[in-house]
Amino acid sequence: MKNEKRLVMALIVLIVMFLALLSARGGFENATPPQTTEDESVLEDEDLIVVGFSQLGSESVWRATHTESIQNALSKENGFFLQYSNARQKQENQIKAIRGFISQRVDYIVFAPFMEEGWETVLMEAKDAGIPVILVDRKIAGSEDLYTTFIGSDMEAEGRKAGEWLEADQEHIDRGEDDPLNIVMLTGPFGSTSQLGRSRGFLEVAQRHADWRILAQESGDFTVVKGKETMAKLLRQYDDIDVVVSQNDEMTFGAMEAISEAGLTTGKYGDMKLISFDGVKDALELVQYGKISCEVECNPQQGELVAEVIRKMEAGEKVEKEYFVDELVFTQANVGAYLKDRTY
Ligand code: GYE
Repeated sequence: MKNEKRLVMALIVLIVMFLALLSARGGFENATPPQTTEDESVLEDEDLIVVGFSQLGSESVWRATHTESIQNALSKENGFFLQYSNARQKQENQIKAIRGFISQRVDYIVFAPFMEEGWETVLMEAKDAGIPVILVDRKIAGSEDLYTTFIGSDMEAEGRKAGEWLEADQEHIDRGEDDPLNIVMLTGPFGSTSQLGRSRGFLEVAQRHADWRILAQESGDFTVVKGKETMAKLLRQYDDIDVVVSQNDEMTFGAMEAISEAGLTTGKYGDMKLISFDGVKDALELVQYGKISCEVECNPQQGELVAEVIRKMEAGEKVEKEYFVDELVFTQANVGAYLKDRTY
């Protein structure tokens, strides 16, 4: 009898211990292992560098490549948490996006300004909030105190390269002895760094040549449609265009459609020569075929440099005020060597 009692007591003790253990783990339904992965990822997220990226739009292959480059470099695997916003060519959208980043208290703002003017107020707000601003691709007018650093292209140098190529090539352009060299310029949106810089650089070279005549400078908004429309209009206006300087590849593709619809051709033995900017794969192929005579490269692969500069800032190191990416000039003579590696 005594033994039985002991056994029952032992059993009761065991059952009570078992229940106590269960309740300590949160009951039957939570008897599965606790969700450590979620807790860990919250911890990891806290370690990530939070970056708000305001892109100006998605008008070109160049732009898509630029966006991708920054998204790839500022990935979670690389230690970043990226908030991406596309302004669709509207400055007010960019201002809204930046204000959003400020109210979220991001660690850094990376931003490709659509235009140079009009950022003082919002960038003062970022400064007051103590958030460093990194400009990419294009610059802003006004005080350099409004941003920490710029990463992108030297647009003026690009414009000069276009002018210098024409300087070297002009003797091959067929024209009457006293005829001027007639040039039309398809530009990016007026007031953007790419338009301002490329125009300034090219016109600086043009000024050295009394016989170069700039017939028109018209914006084709960096798009195929507007490039075509603008070129068609210029072809109706002027019947002796020797050179088209088109400030991006999309406008060049559009212009080529307009030129061929007008029954005209481009290239060495064509009616006019084309100088284009960016150097996307489709354009480099046209350089190889001889349809585009000169491509001034604009390098959209800026993400790695952005990540590197942010890491420096995180380490408390001093950074430069501007970083320029490397860029080349392509003609039929050298393009073959680069075409196979072009991914965009
Ligand atoms: O050339 C064009 C893009 O700002 C460099 O913008 C950039 C320009 C680029 O839409 O294709």
